[in-house]
Amino acid sequence: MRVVVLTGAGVSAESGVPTFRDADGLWEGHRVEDVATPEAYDYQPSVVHRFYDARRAALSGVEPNPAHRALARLEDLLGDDFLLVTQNIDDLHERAGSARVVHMHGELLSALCRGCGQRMPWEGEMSGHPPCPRCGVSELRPDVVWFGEIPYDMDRILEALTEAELFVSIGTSGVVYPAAGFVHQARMHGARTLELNLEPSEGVSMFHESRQGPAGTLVPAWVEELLARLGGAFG
Ligand code: BV8
Repeated sequence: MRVVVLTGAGVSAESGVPTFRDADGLWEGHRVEDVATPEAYDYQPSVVHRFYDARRAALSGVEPNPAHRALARLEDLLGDDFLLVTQNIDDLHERAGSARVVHMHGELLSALCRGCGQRMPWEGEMSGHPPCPRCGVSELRPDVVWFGEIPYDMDRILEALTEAELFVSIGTSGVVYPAAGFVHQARMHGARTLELNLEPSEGVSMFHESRQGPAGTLVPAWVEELLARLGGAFG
C-alpha cells in the first residue's frame, strides 16, 4: 500500500518542541512577518538569526517521541511505498530512524549561502555571520522556507500525492499552504484520507476520518492497526 504521511509541529510537541499556534507557541513574542519572511531577513537579520540560532541550539535538548518512532517503523516495513513529508525543520524524524523524509520547509541543521546558493549541514550559530565554507562570502542564511518562498521538493511531493492510496496528516493545523492543500490533491486522486490531531484542523472536513488525541498515543495505535490490516503482506 502506497502511503504518504504529512506532519506538522504537533508531532514534535510531546518532545518539547513548541508548536506555532499554541498559547506559548513559537511565534509568541515574534510576529511571523518579523522572523519568517525574506523581507524580515533583509530588514533585521540579527533578530532572525537569533530566532533560528535559539531553535537550532534547543534541538540538543529534545528527543524523538513514540509518534516519530512509530513512523520510522512503518517506513521500515513499507519501504519505497512510504513517503514522509514534514513541515517541521527539526531533525527528530531522522533521529527516530526515518529516511524517506522530505523537509518541504527546510531544516534547522542546514545553511543556505545567498552568495553561491550552496546548501550545507550546519550545527552552530549564524549570528556571527560566518563565511561560506565554499565561496567565502558571509551570506549564510537559515536553510528554511520563509513565507512567500517556494517550498522544497514540490514535484516529488505532488507525484507521491497522485499515487497515494492512503494520505495521513499528523499534528498540523492546516493553515499554511501549499501543505494545507495536500489532502485535497490526494483525495482527488482516489486516496483514503485520515487526520490524527489533538483537535480538528482547519481542513478537517476534507478528511474521510479524523481522530483527536496526542500523536504520541494516536500514531503508534494507528501504525499497529494498519500493520494488522496489511497482515500477511510482511510475513
Ligand atoms: C508559497 C519554516 C508559492 C520556517 C514555515 C493560499 C491561501 C492563503 C495563503 C497562501 C496560499 N498560498 C500561499 C499562501 C501564503 C503562505 C500561507 O500559507 N500563509 C498562511 C499563513 C495563510 N504560504 C507560503 O508563503 C508558502 N509558499 O505558497 O509559495 C508556491 C506554492 C506552491 C507551489 C509553489 C510555490 C511557504 C510557507 C512556508 C513558511 N515556513 N516554516 C519556520 O519554521 O520557522 S510555515 C510553519 O508554520 C511550519 O513549517 C508549518 O507549515 C506552519 C505551522 O503549522 P503547523 O506545523 O500545523 O503548527 P501549528 O502550531 O499551526 O499547529 C499545530 C497543530 O498540532 C495544531 O492543530 C494542534 O492542535 C496540534 N497538536 C498540538 N500538540 C499535539 C498536536 N497534535 C497531536 N499531538 C500533539 N501532542
